[in-house]
Amino acid sequence: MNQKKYLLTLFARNKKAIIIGSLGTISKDLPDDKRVIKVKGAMGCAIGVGLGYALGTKKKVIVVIGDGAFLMKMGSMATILAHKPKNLRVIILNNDCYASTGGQKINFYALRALSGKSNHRICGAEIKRVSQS
Ligand SMILES: Cc1ncc(C[n+]2csc(CCOP(=O)(O)OP(=O)(O)O)c2C)c(N)n1
Ligand SMILES: [Mg+2]
Repeated sequence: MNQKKYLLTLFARNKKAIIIGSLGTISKDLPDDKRVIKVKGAMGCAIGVGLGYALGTKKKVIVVIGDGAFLMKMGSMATILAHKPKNLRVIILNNDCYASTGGQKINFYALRALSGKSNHRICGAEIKRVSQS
């Protein structure tokens, strides 16, 4: 699915949620809005920011992170699994590359292979396949 279309639909369907967006294409594709927080620059830190928000609010919190940024800070998922906040979702947008910096290939596919036949979840995070075009 087209990433921008997916993000706009996610935003529209979760009217009360706080959306934490990762850097690069995701920050560009998300709308500017008071319930959208864009974690620009700090690659992978959207996961930790989302955990902090989820622990401090009763609102639903949705982290949207690229596969490259997820790989950089996937250790944060251990902290999330330790706290298990029920109001937190982490969604990985999987395009198998660093689209924001020129499309360099990454090895997320090797991690995705561990998630079994369904290919939908890894370490408690949801995986959504996207394309930029
Ligand atoms: C520590 C660090 N290394 C490198 C960068 C440069 N950088 C910015 S965005 C990006 C790629 C992000 O890839 P991904 O999370 O998969 O998102 P996509 O661009 O594919 O949407 C990189 C390498 C950075 N911001 N911080
Ligand atoms: Mg990517």
